[in-house]
Amino acid sequence: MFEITTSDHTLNAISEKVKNNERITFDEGLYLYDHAELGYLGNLAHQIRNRKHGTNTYFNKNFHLEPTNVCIYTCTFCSYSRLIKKRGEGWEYTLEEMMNIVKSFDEKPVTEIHIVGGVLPQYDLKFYADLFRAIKAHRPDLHVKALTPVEFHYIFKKAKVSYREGLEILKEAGLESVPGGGAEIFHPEIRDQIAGGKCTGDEWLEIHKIWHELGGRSNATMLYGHIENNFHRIHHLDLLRQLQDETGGFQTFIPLKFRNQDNQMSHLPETSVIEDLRTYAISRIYLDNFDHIKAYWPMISREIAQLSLKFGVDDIDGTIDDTTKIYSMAGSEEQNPALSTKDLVKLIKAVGMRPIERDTLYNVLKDYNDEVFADDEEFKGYMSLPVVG
Ligand code: V47
Ligand code: SF4
Repeated sequence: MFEITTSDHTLNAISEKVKNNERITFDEGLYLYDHAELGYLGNLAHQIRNRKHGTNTYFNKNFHLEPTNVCIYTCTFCSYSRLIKKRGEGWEYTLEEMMNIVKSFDEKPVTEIHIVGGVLPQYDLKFYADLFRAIKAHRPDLHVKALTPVEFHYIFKKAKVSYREGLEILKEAGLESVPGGGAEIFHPEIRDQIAGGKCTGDEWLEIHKIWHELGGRSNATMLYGHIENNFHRIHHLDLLRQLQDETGGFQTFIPLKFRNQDNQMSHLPETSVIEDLRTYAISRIYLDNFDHIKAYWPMISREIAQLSLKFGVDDIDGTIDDTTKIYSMAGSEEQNPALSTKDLVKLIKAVGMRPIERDTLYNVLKDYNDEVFADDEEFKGYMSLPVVG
């Protein structure tokens, strides 16, 4: 089952390493990006996925809260940043408005709230601490996954507290985990051009490191397919792998395909599906110390997310509603994404995988493999669609 041989000695050596559960080097990672065919990568990545999870495929039920879609930063890939010039066209929710959105989910079986949005001065440390407290007071069982180093860096500086002090304050207020956004591409050669002004790659990593030291778990992303090259991608994966060796605090890695609608990089073509699947597979092979690789299906389409389950991916995030608008601003594949639990379970089972509902920390909540759905049991699920950070 594990025999992959080619006439390329380097590729043969890499498959031998993967077979023996050994780590590949930076140069080997780069070699894969530069030379390996999709079939070869898929085979290796799928072996690793199988070894770690068998056929288990995870999803969760969450909803997304975006305080604002206006932002002081001007990341060239982001469709939010253009709105700062015409601020009136965006939204800026008050704490009360945000709590009303939270309350609208009261009767729904969601386990997580994912909060991320643009950066604006009024959303400061006190605002977020008050918001987290209010959410936990209202619904203690809802897991608060919120903000990214982009917001942390900005609000902690403004409040004149260190990263550690700020994170402690937010943790005490109810912050339970940190999503993967704001990572983009760490290498300054690229980051300075696409995300100048916001936290650096080193600062992003430092904040996650401190959060892990405080006992927290977090995710990581990489925004690929714009002006970066294969070296920048492996450099990004390598920094994540190094930090994970130190802390073990990352749960999931999520490759994010750059979508080119309505932003300052709209002139760039998007990557092909082959390149997307190659990126999932290489991420699975390179990040040997990450438990999970997640495909964010609203951005890549449900069909490609389904295919990705054979290319190293073991998590497809979740069911969805349309509480967030930002995905369509960036040109996602799914213009009206809605996937009920039943649809999601069918999608996973159709490729021979086992659908497992998880909570944020990957505790198993329900195994859906033998679930029989009556029509009246079907519900439209809920999940986040953050495209900012
Ligand atoms: O940091 C912004 C990206 C990220 C575009 O942790 C874009 O569970 C593609 O991090 N094309 C935020 N991507 C989303 C995010 C996320 C998503 C799902 C789950 C989790 C998690 C985290 O979205 C930003 C940025 O890298 N993004 N604009 C765009 N045009
Ligand atoms: Fe602001 Fe985040 Fe968009 Fe950058 S990616 S402009 S920080 S919302």
